[in-house]
Amino acid sequence: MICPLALSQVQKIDGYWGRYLDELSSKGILSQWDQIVSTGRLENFYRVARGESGTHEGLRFNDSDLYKWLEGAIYVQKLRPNPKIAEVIETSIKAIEVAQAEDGYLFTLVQLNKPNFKWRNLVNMHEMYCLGHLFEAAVALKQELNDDRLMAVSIKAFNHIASIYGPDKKPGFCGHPEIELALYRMTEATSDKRFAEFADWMIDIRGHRPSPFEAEIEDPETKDYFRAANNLILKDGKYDGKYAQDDKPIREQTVIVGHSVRAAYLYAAAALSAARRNDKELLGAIETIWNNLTERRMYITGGIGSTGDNEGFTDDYDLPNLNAYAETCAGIALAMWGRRMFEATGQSDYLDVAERVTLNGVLSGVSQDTTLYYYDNPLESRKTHGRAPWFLCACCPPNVARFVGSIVQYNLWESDATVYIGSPIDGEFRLSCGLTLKMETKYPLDGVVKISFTGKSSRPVKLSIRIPEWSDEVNVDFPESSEGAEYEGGFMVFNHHWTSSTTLTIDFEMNPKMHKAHPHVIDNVGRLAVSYGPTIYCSESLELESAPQLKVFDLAEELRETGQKAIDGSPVFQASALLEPVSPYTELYREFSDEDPMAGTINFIPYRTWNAKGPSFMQVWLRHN
Ligand code: FUB
Ligand code: ZN
Repeated sequence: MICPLALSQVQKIDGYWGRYLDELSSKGILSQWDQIVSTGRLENFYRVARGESGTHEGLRFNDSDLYKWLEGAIYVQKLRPNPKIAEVIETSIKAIEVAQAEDGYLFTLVQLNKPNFKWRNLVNMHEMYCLGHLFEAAVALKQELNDDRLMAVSIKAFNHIASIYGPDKKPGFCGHPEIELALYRMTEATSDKRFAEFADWMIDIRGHRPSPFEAEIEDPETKDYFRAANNLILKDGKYDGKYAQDDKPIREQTVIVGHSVRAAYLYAAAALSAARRNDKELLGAIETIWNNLTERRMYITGGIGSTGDNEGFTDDYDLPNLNAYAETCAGIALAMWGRRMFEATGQSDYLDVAERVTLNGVLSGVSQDTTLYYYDNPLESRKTHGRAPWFLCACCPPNVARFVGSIVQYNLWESDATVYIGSPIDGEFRLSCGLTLKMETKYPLDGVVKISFTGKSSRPVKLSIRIPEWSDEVNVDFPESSEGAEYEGGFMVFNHHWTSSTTLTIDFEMNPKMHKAHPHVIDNVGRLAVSYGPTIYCSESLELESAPQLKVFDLAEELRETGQKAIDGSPVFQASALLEPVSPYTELYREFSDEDPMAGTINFIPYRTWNAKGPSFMQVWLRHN
């Protein structure tokens, strides 16, 4: 079994990710908390405790924001303790405890406003989705802060669910998958198999007919309330199941459809399910869906879900830049799915995708100081897009917090015999064999990582380091050993007796590269995108006069480093460009005659850092000559 390192195994994280943790601890977590309080999200729990009626504030799934925030706050508190965060974690735990009903039910919208709607509309209501996020916060609290209070609330809530739904009771699963992932984590944290078995059951019954959702949608008492939500689900007035990945059993699905966050959470859980049951058929199906996504429906940034209409997928190669939805949560969900696919298969290409989306389509969703967020992550902007501290539907900010807070779990794993490094993280990590692994690196700013160890190993361990898909040249300096590495599943595998004197330096050489898209991605015909190592670049300007949209990438000269640094320390690149002449023209239209373009330059910065100075003109895909 390949298992991620626990946060308790982290001795320290510095470097690129350390800076994000510092910012989250000193600013991001607390600014999100202020939003949770000022928007009534916390108060809803107190209102339930006070026995109020009709006073719920906000969207029906707002409870999930508190839970997700709490999970993120716990990780950040574990790695970067801050007494103010400790205080608000405590406040939120108490608020959750007092809101739970006697029977275990917990969902403030129904408790306050719609008691008759309890468990009446799984497809839209989000009761299980919210509880899933509670369960994940409970696992975090138990595992990282050794506190069982929310696990007690979660087990009570689960027992309540299992008293209504189950193999010998009603069929039931949530329209928004999430609880499945959470249940596997509950089993991992408690060793109680009931949770994982329940998740397996929900995964297996999804997509069969009749779907429990068909009757719910027709419920005359709830129909009006869910009219807008039903419009997303119904196609020509009929339920086709695609929006919520309920169109066919997962084992028969081949194409990624519907809402992107729902899809990626579901398949991440399905990967866990396939691994624990050694279910090759299920794994094969999600591999096929994964291939459809990554070969035809994913942006170069790793963003997924190209339209806001269904917050999800459309058709193969339909990847518009300006209106790209590519929700930050969908990027996070894809990283989760990639991680779980790697854990199930040991193959590094899933981590290539996880790295792509993490460093591009997810980190673009958060400002460097972690207080401002994007919901959607377009690949072009015409000064129309800015990050915001919070949203009415605020799923993304707390998701970023829990993702960045647990970044180690997306990059470091152990099995009995092997330690796996997905992408290097600067820091020190206690391994279960007794060794402490130290990585010194600026990754992803450059590709060099120096690895050393302290302590003694109780058993031989191999060190497996992913060879990133983008790397053409890997230089290894291993003075203590003349033996080369073996290669397995896309990893370099070093078999060595590691001691305190071992050093291993690896340099994944990074060079700027240019990329073309498949010609069926119509938006990108005649255009190029630039990358450096795992980082996708863009060009940006605050002024229309120098907007990348007015420039044509001149391929006559190579991309060159400017010597300047982007806001996150990455190198800035420059290319020669031909500029559309603006002056002296004043007419809206003119008759065309031969006009010489002006010679100029285009600068490239990491896509994840764009919009640091406010709304701008930006493009990832630039026209070329
Ligand atoms: O439905 C809950 C969350 O809100 C989804 O995951 C996001 O896409 C947004 O719709
Ligand atoms: Zn979101």
